Amino acid sequence: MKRLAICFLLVFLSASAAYAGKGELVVADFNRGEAPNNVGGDYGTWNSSPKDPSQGCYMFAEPDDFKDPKEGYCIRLDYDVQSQSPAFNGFWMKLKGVDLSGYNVLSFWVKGTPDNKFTQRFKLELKDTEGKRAVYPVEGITPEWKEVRINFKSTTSPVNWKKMDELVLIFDDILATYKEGTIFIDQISFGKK
Ligand SMILES: [Ca+2]
Repeated sequence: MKRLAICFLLVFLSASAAYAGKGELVVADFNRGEAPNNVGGDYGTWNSSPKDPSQGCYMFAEPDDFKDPKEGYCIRLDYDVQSQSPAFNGFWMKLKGVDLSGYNVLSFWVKGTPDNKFTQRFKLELKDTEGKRAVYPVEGITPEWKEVRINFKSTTSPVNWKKMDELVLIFDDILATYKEGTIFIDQISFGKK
């Protein structure tokens, strides 16, 4: 009985950490500066052609200047889709089977660099545990932090929102407005409109 009570407490504590705001599920605030994310999922970068040194995406934890007081880290993605060959790459993050059926807004914060050397566009993908996916264009990125809110259930893709596997960010040579640059990401969460 005592063991059960301890288990219950642990579940309650981890749930309250993930559900930070009212009705909001924060899946990644990156504040620890390393994986896992707030729902226990790993994250990293991926490359379509690992053998091509002229393209790639690399991830770094950067001190968080997104909130005041500063309280941790965000993610910096240095991407390069400038290549003789087709090039696409990006960032992936496991969602550990979270149930998104009660949410309809995917929110995250994004910025580029002050020198404007970054793409103003990329794509985001949400994938369920059966591999069904929905893709969303993200546009209008600026050198300043900006919240992007996506009404993610507006898709016609038959995604099973009750069991989500992964969130993927995609840079590609066709969509990118700048082919080699840096994008910062923070505070990925799901909420209600
Ligand atoms: Ca953060």
